[in-house]
Amino acid sequence: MCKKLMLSVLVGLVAGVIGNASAADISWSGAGTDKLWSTAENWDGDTVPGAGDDAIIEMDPGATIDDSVTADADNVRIADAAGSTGRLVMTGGTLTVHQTGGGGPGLWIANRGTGHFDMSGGTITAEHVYLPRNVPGQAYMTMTGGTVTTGQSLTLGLHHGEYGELNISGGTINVGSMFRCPDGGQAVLNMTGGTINVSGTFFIIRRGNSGGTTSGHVQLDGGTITVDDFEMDAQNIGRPATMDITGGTLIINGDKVDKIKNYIARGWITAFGSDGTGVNVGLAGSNTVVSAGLSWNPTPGDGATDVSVDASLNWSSGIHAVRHDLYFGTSFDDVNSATATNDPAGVYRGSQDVSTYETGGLEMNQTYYWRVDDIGAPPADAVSKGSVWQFTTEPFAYPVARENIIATASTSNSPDEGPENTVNGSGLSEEGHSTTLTDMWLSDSGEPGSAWIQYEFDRPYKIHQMLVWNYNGSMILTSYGLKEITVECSSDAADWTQLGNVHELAQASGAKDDAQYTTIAFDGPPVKYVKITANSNWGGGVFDRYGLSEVRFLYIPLHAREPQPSSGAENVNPEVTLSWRAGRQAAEHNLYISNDEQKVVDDIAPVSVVTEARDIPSLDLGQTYYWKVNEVNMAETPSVLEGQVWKFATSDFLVVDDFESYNDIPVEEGGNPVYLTWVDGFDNPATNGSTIGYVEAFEPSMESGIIHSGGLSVPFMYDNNMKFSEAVRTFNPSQDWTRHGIKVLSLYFHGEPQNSLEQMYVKVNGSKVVYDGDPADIKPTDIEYMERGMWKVWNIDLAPLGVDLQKITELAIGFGNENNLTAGGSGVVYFDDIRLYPSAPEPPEEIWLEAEAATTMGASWKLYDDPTSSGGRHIGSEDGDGDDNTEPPGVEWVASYDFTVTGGTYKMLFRAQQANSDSLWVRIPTATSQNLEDQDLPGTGWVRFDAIDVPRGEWGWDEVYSELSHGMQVFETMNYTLPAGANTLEIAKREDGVFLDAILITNDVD
Ligand SMILES: [Ca+2]
Ligand SMILES: [Ca+2]
Ligand SMILES: [Ca+2]
Repeated sequence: MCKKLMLSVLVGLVAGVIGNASAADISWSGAGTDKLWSTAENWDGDTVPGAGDDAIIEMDPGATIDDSVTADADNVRIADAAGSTGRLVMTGGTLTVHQTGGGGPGLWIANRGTGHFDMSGGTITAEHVYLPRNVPGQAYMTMTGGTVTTGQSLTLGLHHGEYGELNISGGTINVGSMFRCPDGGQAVLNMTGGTINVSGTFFIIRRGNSGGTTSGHVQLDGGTITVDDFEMDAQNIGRPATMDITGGTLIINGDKVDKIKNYIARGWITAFGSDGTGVNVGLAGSNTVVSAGLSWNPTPGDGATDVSVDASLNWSSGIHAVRHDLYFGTSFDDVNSATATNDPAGVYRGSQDVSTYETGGLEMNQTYYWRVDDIGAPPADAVSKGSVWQFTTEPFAYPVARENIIATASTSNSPDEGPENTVNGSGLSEEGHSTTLTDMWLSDSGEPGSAWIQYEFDRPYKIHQMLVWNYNGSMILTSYGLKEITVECSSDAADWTQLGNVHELAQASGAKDDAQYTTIAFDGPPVKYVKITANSNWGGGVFDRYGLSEVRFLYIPLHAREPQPSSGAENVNPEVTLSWRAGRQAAEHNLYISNDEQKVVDDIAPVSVVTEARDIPSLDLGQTYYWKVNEVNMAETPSVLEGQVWKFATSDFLVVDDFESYNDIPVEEGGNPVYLTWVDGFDNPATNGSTIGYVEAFEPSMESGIIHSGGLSVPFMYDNNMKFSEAVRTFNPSQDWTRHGIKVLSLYFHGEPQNSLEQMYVKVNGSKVVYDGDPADIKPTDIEYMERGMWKVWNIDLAPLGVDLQKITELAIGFGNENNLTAGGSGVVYFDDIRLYPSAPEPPEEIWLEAEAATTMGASWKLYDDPTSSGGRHIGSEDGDGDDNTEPPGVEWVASYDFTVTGGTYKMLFRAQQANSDSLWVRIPTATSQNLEDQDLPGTGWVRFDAIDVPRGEWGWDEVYSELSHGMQVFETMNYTLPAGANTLEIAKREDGVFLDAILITNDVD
C-alpha cells in the first residue's frame, strides 16, 4: 500500500433509528462473526433489512453477498454520510432493491461519502444505480462477473462535485433507459471485458454543469457495449467528453455512422490514445459498429509527398492482428478492390506477421496506394479490411528555391523591370505567365549582342534543367524576347564553362497566361552561377531591348539535406543522434563537426565516414556545434559533394531531477510517487527525521506554488531533534557524471523564515559535502524573504568528491550531522532543478524594484506605509476606483519604471496583495518581442495580469502572466525579449483592490 495515502477513515456515528419495522434505515454494524449480509448481528438492532428498509453501509470492509444470500432492501445506501467510507462485496446470490419511481431510489454505490462495490457474481435488480448519488460522493465499482439489471438508469457522476468510476472486465449490465457517464459530474468507465446493454441512450456527458468541471471518459479496451443510441456532450456545451478505444466493440442500433464520424473528427473518439485514424466505424447489417484494432499509423503518412524512393512501409499493427495482408500498387481502385484470392492487378504482396514491408525501391514522382488488412488469430483467421493509404515519391529534380537565387543583369529598362522579376514568381501561375511589364525583366536600349542576365545560387547545385518563359509583353512587345542565347556556368563567377553551343528560346505569344517555355538541359558538375547572354532577340534587329519573363532551375539532390536536429536548433540534448536525408545515390558520408565553424568550412574538423545517414558524435554541454556532410558519390564528378554547414546548440545542463514527473496516482495504476524515488526517513523515523513530499490525506504531495521551473518542486521537511534528516535517490543503472563535459552538480533550494538553522549537505556515492554558502540561506529573514528570498543555487564541484564519477549510484540530500545528533530544529526546504553543468552556471540577472519607487507615477495611485511591505511602503488602492474596462489604461493609473539589463529573455514577478478583486495591466514598451498578446489590446504590448495567485489579504510573489491571450484564457508566464541597456516597465491598475509592493525582473526563465 501507499504509505503516504494515510486516509483517515471517518466512521460516522450513525444514530440507530428505532422506527417503523416496515420502513427503517438499518445500518451495518459489522458486529457479527462473519461479514454476510444475511447475518442479523451485522446490522444495528440485529435486524437484517427487509424489502421496505433502507440498508446503510458505512464501513470498509462492509457487507458481503454470496451464493447463500438472498438480500432485499428498499434502497441501498453505501457511504451515506459525507466523509464516510463503505464497501459492498458480491460474489453470488441475489440483491433486490425494491423502491421504484421518482426521487432517485435504488442502489447508491456511495451517497455523500466514498463507496466501493466489488462484484464478481450474483444478480442485482434495481430501478437505478448511482455512482454516487449526492455531492460530494465518490463511487468506485469493480465488476468481474454477475449481472446488474436496472429498470431505468445507471449513472456515474450525477452532479457537479461527484465522481463515479466503473471498472468492468466481466459480467453483464442491462440498463433500462439510460447510461450516463456522467450526467453533470465527473465519470470514468474502464472496460476490458463484459457486456453493457442499454435500452435507450448511452451518454458520455448528458448535461454538464455551470461549474465547468464536468468530464466523462470511456476507455474501451475490450467487451461489448450495445445501445439504442449514443450521445457525446449531449447539450453541446463544450465539456470534455472522450472515448478511447483499443479493443472491444460499441454497437449502436441503426445507421449512426455520420454521427460517430463527426465525433471522431472533433477528436472526441480516438484509438490507442492517439487520434481518430485508428477508429473503425461502419455498418454491420442494421447496426453501427465502432471499434479499434485495425492497423493504423502508416509510415509514410497518408498523403505524404516527397517520400524517398528508398522508403519502406511501416505501420502500427492492429491489436487483434496476428498477420497482415499487404496490398501495394499505383492504382487506388486496384488496391482497394483486390483480395488475397482475387487480384487481377497483382497488387497483393502476401501475408506477413511483421508490420513492415520493404518495397525494394520505388519509382520517382509516383503516387502509390497501399492497404493493410488485419488477419485475426486462427482458426477463424478473420480478415479486417484496412483503408487505402497513399503517398507520392520524390521528384527526379527539385526547383531551386526563389529565395536562394540572386538575379543580376547588364541593365534594366526601369527599376520596376529588373532581373529579379525572372526568379520571384511574378506573373507566373499554373496557367502561364502574365503580360504585365513589371512581372518581367527588360534591358535598357542599345545593347545588341551584349545584354546578359545572371543567376547566383546560395551554393552549388547539380542543375538538371533550366526552364525559360520568354518575354511576354503583349502583341509586338514579344519581339524583345531573347532568341539565340549562350549559357555559361561557373562555380566562382571567374572561370566560366559554356553549356553546349547556341540555344534558341521560343518566342512568347503575347497572350495573357502564356504557358509555353523552353527547356534547356544541363550536364556537368554542380554550379553556383548561370549566365544567359543574348545573341539576338525576336525583333530581328529592329528592337534593341532584351527581356525574359521567368526562369526556373531544377536540380538533382546530390547533397545531404534535411538535417536532424534542424539547423539553428537550441537546447539539443548532447546525446543526440545526427541524421540527414542522404544525397541521391551517395555511397558514403563524410561528417565534419566542430564548435569551430571555420574548421568545418575548411574540412579540417574531425571527420567520420559513415555508410548510414546517421552518426552519434561525442558532444559537450553548452556548446554551439557546426557540422556538414559531404556526400561521396563515385558516379559523379567531382565524387565528393560539399554539404552546407548546419549548426545547433547543445543544452547547458543535464537534468538529474526537475521534480516534474511525480504524481499522486497509486503505483498499481502507473503512478510515480516521489517517495519511491527519494527515500526519506519513513522507515527509520527514530534516526532519520526527513519527509519528502506533503503527507496530508487527499492533498498533493508535491509543491506547485513555490517552484523554480516547470510546475512542481518537492518540499523536504526536516526534524533534527536527536536525529538527522536525509533523503536518498539511487541510480540503477548507475549514471556517468563525466559525460558531455560534466563538472558541476547544481541544486536549487528555497527556505522559509521559520526554519531552524541546520547544516545542509549532499552526498554523492556516500561522499559528503556540506553547504559552503551562508548557513542562513535556508532561513531567510522575513525582509529578505519578501525582497530576495527566492531560489538559491548551490554549485558543487564534482572532482573533489573523490568518487568514481563514471558510476554514480546514489545521491542524498540532508540536514544535520548523523555522527553528532543534537536537539536540533525543524523546517522545510523546497528543492527543484538538480542539474549537471560543465561549469558553474552564471547566477541569474535580477533587477529589484520597489513599487513605490516608480520613475513616474499616475496621480490615482495611492501610497501606503506598511511594516509588512518591502521598504515599508507599497502602492495600490483598496476599492472603489480603478477601471475594469478593456480599453488601454488612462495615464492617471500608469506607473513607469526605468531599468537596465544585459539583454535577452526576461520574466517578471510582482510582490502583490489582493485587497479586493484585483487586476493589473502590464507592458514593457521597450521589449523587442513578447510571447503573448492580450486579445482585447493586440499590438499594444499591454497584457492583463489578473487573479494574482496569492490568498486574499496576504502578500505573495506571483509571476506576471497574461490572462487573455489568443482569444481564450491562458495563464502562461510572460516572457519578454529585452535589448541590452535602458528599458521601461509600465504597470497600470485595471480593477479595484490591489496592492503592489515590489518587482523582480530576471532572466532566470528556465
Ligand atoms: Ca516573372
Ligand atoms: Ca520543477
Ligand atoms: Ca515596497
